[in-house]
Amino acid sequence: MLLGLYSDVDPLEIWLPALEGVLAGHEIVVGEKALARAGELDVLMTWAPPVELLRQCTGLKAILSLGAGVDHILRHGADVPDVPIGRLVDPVMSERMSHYVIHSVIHHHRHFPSYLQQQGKAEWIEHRQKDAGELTVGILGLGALGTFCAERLQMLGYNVCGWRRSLTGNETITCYEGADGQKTLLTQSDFLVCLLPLTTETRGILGKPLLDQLPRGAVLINPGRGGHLVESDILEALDSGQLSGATLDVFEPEPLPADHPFWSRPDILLTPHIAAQTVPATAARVMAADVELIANGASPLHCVRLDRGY
Ligand code: OXD
Repeated sequence: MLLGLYSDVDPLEIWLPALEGVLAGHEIVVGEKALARAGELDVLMTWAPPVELLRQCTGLKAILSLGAGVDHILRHGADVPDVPIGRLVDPVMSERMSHYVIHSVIHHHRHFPSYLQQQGKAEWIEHRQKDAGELTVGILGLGALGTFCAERLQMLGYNVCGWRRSLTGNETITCYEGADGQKTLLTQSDFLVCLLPLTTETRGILGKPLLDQLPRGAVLINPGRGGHLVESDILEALDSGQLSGATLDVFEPEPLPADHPFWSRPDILLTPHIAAQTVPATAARVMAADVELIANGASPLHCVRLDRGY
């Protein structure tokens, strides 16, 4: 098959050898060459493809995302070819995400924002700390990433619960569903972690109506998507003390503009979309398995369901 590899942000010089190593027997064209041969491509492996590329991919069998999310593809709406779209589910990314979330929870739980400020002023002041078992972490979105984070946090002694749009029956931690379930989770979450996909339903979910349901002084951790945030509501919640802190990894647009108010706030820990960087060496193996499925006329393993938008 002819495979196209296209991304303006991913290091394709690392991706290409990783993919070539596991996809012998298929031809891979990269970047501008993928654009030039778009009409011949069988599979497009991509992050944030330009709409012109999608429009020219007239013979595609499938699209594979180079990241966990697929909103960067689906945002093109009717211009997205009507073929199966595979999400990247790589256990290495789940582990990376769990490290990010655990670090964020401990950062705020153990008062590191205060200690960092104190260090700048040579101030020796102890802050009282709660035990992990006195605190609850609520996770919105219990897919592969959310479940892995939840299990790890539980092992560290935190109370953990999750919310997903509908229960599967295979949840390994306390899990709620639906609007009532979301309220139950929010009212007990000292830390709220958002790992939802970005869909028309979840855009702007992290706004005042949701934030007001959290216990006063809760912490927000968002490695989900920038489109989940209502930025003015986050700032207002921090100013009023409804939120005592936040860790934010994703923004709209990215990069976050240099004059954005988030940058200068000591109560926000801000990172540049690195919570679960893709690892080409392991992701390539996951994608190679999908390419073999597609070559045999099947769909990628973790296929997007367009009816739910992820
Ligand atoms: C993502 C990723 O989907 O980094 O955000 O993989």
